[in-house]
Amino acid sequence: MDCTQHETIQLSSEAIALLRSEAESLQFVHAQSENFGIKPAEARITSPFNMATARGTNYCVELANDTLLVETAQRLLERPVVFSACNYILYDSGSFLGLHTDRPGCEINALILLAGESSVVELRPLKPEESVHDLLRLSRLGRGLVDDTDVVPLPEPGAAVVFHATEIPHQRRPPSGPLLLLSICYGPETASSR
Ligand SMILES: O=C(O)CCC(=O)C(=O)O
Ligand SMILES: [Fe+2]
Repeated sequence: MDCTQHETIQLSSEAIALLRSEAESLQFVHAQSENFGIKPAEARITSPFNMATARGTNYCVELANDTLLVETAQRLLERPVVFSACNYILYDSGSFLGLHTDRPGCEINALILLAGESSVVELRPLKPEESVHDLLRLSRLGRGLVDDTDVVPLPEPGAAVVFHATEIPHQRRPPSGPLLLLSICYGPETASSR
């Protein structure tokens, strides 16, 4: 398998200002789960979460088709990609997102810090001797959060990490204050999406 796990990029402050104003115009919906699980067909891990989300619209879709992001996604997936989803995510001090892998269609996820303190994304690739069941067991032991992760910094608004989100389990711990992120998903280009 490709050993490039992720790439970090920086978006312009103009783009961040537009995205923040778009987020302010949207209604966020609280989403919460206590479930742990594995979808056998997909080897997809799910863990509990608690956060608020809103589907992105104009500016997000415009940014999603920006060359920098599309080319980065393509490099990581090693094939042509198409944009599939835009979601703003709002965390506060009680929110978190337990260890999980993303659904098919979000093979590549670009996570962009829009507002809040300097932050990180935690990636937890499967170790060679480990199964998804082993990792789910660890997630349960940690109530959805595991230690020993690869910590990728998001030092300031505009910082983004792009990674293979259906392959690499990832998580977010409760932040110390409000945090606004944007997730842009890309999937492989298929005959029907071309
Ligand atoms: O907030 C994060 O760092 C992760 C968000 C995420 O995993 C997702 O959008 O699928
Ligand atoms: Fe995710």
